[in-house]
Amino acid sequence: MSIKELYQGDKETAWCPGCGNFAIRKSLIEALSELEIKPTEVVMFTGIGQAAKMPHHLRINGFNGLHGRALPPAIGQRIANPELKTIVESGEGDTYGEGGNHLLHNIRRNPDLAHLVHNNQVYGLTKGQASPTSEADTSTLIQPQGVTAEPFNPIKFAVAMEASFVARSFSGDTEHLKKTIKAALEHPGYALVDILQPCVSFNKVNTLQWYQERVYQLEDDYDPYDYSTALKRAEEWGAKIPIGIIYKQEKTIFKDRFPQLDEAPLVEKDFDTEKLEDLLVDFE
Ligand SMILES: Cc1ncc(C[n+]2csc(CCOP(=O)(O)OP(=O)(O)O)c2C)c(N)n1
Ligand code: SF4
Repeated sequence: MSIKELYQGDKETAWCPGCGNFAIRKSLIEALSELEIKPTEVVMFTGIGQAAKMPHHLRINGFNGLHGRALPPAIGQRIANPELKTIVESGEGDTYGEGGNHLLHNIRRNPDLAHLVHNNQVYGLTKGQASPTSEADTSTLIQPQGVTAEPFNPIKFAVAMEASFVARSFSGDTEHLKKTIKAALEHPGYALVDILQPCVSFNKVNTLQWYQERVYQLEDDYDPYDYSTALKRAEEWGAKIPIGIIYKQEKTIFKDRFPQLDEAPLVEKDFDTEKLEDLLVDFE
């Protein structure tokens, strides 16, 4: 069986026909398969939402946590068993809303993981309320008078915090998306990929066509190591939306700040169950 086939799940999805999630799943499987990463060599952490159901629809080790809380267990896994690749995947509501605080401190820590954010500019699973990236004044079922806050710009935020890898891609360009996911998986350190995707059921403004008319690829000679240029390009939104690796730099990885992990990862260390039992008694 090919690596690609190994990832194919057999459960029917509850995703709407035309949802960007299908293209993102396809690109992810292709990226993993081209990098020869088998399902047994990777763990996926998600929160709650349509995007966060990804591990239900792939054959992969998965941890489906609380809304916005995918990053903390993922960082724990990186420390406990860095032999396994780590993918965090969720919607923009989950990541930039409920999980915003974790995102901020995660960037400071720089754990070695790829973070794929399905950005459909609405809370999809709960039927289309405004999310942190919804445009101001857009009306939704819950906000008929329009959204009363300015949208969060995840790319500008991550570049300003000097995250080690910041990219944007688009579910309507699966070749670009596959290449970007591969680069994120190969990047040593935290890699954020904001993926624009339509929500055909609840976002009637930012449709596939809306994105197609605006999205363009960064020039071949674009230098992602140039901080000031990256910050400027991160502001581009509206008539023209750049996709590609917007910012990149090499930084100390979180795990490397713990010299005690040098000899062996936690999973390989002897474990004194008696001591643990004593500790648990304290919590009774
Ligand atoms: C703390 C908390 N708040 C709200 C909810 C309800 N809730 C579940 S999924 C969801 C929206 C998910 O939207 P997003 O993360 O953008 O993903 P999508 O469904 O669009 O893929 C919300 C608000 C929850 N489960 N927990
Ligand atoms: S509601 Fe939107 S995000 Fe959810 S499956 Fe349907 S199209 Fe996708």
